[in-house]
Amino acid sequence: MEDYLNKLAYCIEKGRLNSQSKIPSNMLGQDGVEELINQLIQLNTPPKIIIEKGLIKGMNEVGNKFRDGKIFIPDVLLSAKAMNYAIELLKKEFPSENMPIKGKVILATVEGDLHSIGKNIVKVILEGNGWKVIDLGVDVSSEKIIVKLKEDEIKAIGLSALLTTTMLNMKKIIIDLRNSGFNLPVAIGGAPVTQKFADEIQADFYSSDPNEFVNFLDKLN
Ligand code: B12
Repeated sequence: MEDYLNKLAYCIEKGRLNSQSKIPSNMLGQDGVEELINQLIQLNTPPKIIIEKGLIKGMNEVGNKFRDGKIFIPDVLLSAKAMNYAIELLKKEFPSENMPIKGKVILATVEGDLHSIGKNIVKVILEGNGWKVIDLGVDVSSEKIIVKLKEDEIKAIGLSALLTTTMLNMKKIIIDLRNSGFNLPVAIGGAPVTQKFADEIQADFYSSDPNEFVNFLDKLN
């Protein structure tokens, strides 16, 4: 299993979707994300392990190489594509169908920020645990969230940010929500976010682990 997870991390890093993929050229015909995920599922590997030890491990490697100037934006985009492909494949492993809905949660990446992968992972885990997710996408303003709150019954909001500049927009969203009379819980997350920051901006919850977010939401019911 360890071997498949390492190969999966490598395919995420290289953006290799499946055995038909043309990239990287030295891996022609070899397994890609799709085959490796199927093999891991057949070995009864829990989706949580596939996400943490395969997908996120690969993406962390991408992050390190990007930071060190060893790879560039086009490479990162290929990895991001492979990551979202993997998340789609894993969706069916979470028993969300026929499960009673516990409530609705808005998820959004904040204004100015285009990073979607972390939010998409949170979404799959929430849905797999019975929460219906209203995914507002990336680059989301407080106005857009408020429009949705007015038309639907929402139990909580989860905000994601990956840039030290855009995480400041989380504070703006919380202030705008409170000023508009919405006092529902707001959770925040994303690589640069910390508990200290969450306390500063009076967010109701922070965790780097989406499963902890599920525990928090379950306590609301
Ligand atoms: C992929 C990526 C991109 C892709 C995004 C593609 C996509 N569709 O998402 C692209 C190429 C578009 C991109 C663009 C940019 N990026 Co970028 N990117 C990354 C990279 C390599 C990986 C991010 C990622 O997906 N991580 C994996 C996910 C799973 O992790 P995560 O989001 O943290 O989510 C986990 C937890 O945090 C948590 N979580 C996340 N959200 C939430 C929400 C809640 C409520 C909860 C409870 C939990 C939770 O759950 C997740 C699962 O465990 C990081 C490097 C890194 N180390 O993070 C740089 C990084 C974030 N990017 C960076 C930069 C600078 C940029 C650009 C400015 C580059 C440029 N010069 O144009 C642009 C900005 C564009 C914009 N306006 O947003 C910097 C940020 C530096 C900083 N301190 O602000 C980083 C850190 C790279 C670096 N070392 O320099 N990027």
